[in-house]
Amino acid sequence: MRGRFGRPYFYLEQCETTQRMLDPAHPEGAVAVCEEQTDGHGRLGRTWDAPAGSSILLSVLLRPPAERRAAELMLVAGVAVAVVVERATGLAAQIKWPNDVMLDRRKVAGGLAELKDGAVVLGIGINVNQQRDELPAGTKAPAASLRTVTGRTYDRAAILTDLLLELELRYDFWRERGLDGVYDDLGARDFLRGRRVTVDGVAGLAQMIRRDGRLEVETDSGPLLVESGEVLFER
Ligand code: BT5
Repeated sequence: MRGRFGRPYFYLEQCETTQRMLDPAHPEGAVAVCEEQTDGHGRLGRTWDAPAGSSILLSVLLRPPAERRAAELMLVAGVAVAVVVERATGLAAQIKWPNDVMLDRRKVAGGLAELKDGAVVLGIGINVNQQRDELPAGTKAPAASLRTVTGRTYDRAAILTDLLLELELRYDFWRERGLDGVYDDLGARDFLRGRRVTVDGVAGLAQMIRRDGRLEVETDSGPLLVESGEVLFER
């Protein structure tokens, strides 16, 4: 590891969740990784499932400046994950607002930002070497791994170190300039743009991720600017 992120670096074979391996006493950039989570979670009390040794499960402790909205961090992380997935696979990846990374219209990664005593614990899960029958079934967004999409297996350590550098770079841009600092790479990978979506029961046509991080959806009763929430899309 060559950058600031990953110092210190905590690694366990098994943990409840990497999110609880970090606490605000650690310096910014502290990273926790494990091979298997017994209590891996997504947003809104949902679970994150991955068989031992198959994927990348990590958390990073961050202390963003007070003027930056923590919710934007998900998008910043999305850009870093998408870029790293593209470098590994040679395929184009998209960011599904607010926190998923898609490859071949399937979810290959998810992110989570939790506040802990003024710090943010950013959690990222990337499906790397799972086979088809090792992915969760019946999810709202169909799940995939880099392996199921490309037919190859990957060195997870190489992807992880690439991700920590890319995340640090994108995070620093965001610290300095806000979402403008990553917007070109975000807007170009906007998965929902032009898709029919339902946001908290309201149907419409997704327009774009705006420069302020909100999702703009055109509905029968006019434009809707979504701050946070769950977006279902039609395939
Ligand atoms: C997320 O939540 O997508 C955020 C996932 C963050 C996971 C990382 S792993 C390291 C760190 N430690 C943790 O405990 N969490 C973080 P959300 O948007 O709420 O999506 C959760 C939903 O995705 C679930 O309800 C399932 O339907 C689906 N899901 C679960 N496991 C999945 C997987 N491996 N791949 C794709 N979809 C999955």
